[in-house]
Amino acid sequence: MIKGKFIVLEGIEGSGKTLACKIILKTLHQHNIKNVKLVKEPGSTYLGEKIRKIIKNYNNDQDLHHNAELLLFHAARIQLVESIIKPCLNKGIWIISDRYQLSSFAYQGGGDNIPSKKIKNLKNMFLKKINPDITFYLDVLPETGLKRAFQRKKLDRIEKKSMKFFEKVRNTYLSIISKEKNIIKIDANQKKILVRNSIKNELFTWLKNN
Ligand code: Z5A
Repeated sequence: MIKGKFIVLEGIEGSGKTLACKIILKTLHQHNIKNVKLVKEPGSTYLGEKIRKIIKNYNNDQDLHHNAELLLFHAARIQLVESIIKPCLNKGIWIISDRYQLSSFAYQGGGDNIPSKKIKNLKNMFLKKINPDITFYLDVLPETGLKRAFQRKKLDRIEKKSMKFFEKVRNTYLSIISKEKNIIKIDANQKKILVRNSIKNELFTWLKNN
């Protein structure tokens, strides 16, 4: 039986997920929830870190096929779920994950036009039972998010994609969250302090009711 809670952060590049993970961790600690593990997708396992490097730095005459990329993200996710997320939740350890399945629907589905049915099939085949208890979607305009990311570091293969790609990704996120329960939208265009307050308030309300 699942005993821990599973919290997920989603959003496009530069939306502030890394910062949000830290805010959530600190807020949980303040509520005396001390048994919490932070993970990141793709990554956080031996296989996941290898896949992360392949996907982010892929540079070859043969393009990385969209379907191959979708499967690589899923291989990393399945490894993370089976080796870390499931065992932790079963022991009562809470998980905060920087990205999860919604990223595949937004990036591979919305951005790369892979039919969502294919992504749903993968989810149903391998990840059916592990669903987030709550997802925070950090909504930022693509130009704002990419400007932040650009100021911070050299852009990787995905970050170099066109503004149109990120607009499609954001629109897919917005369309999905308008239909789904258990997803809280945060306006991440605001100053950091306002984003921090929104996350803390929303989390506080959710903790009270769950
Ligand atoms: N991907 C996919 O396509 N399909 C999938 O299924 C999965 C992932 C799981 C992972 O790369 C890539 O994989 C990602 C999606 C794709 N590619 N893209 N684009 P990653 O892990 O390197 O990238 P990321 O997940 O987007 O993380 P990130 O680069 O670290 O972004 P972030 O965590 O959202 O942002 P941040 O690091 O917290 O903040 C970025 C900068 O902005 C930083 O300097 C902050 O200080 C600043 N910041 C944050 N918030 C604010 C506000 N409110 N105001 C001003 N400045 C701010």
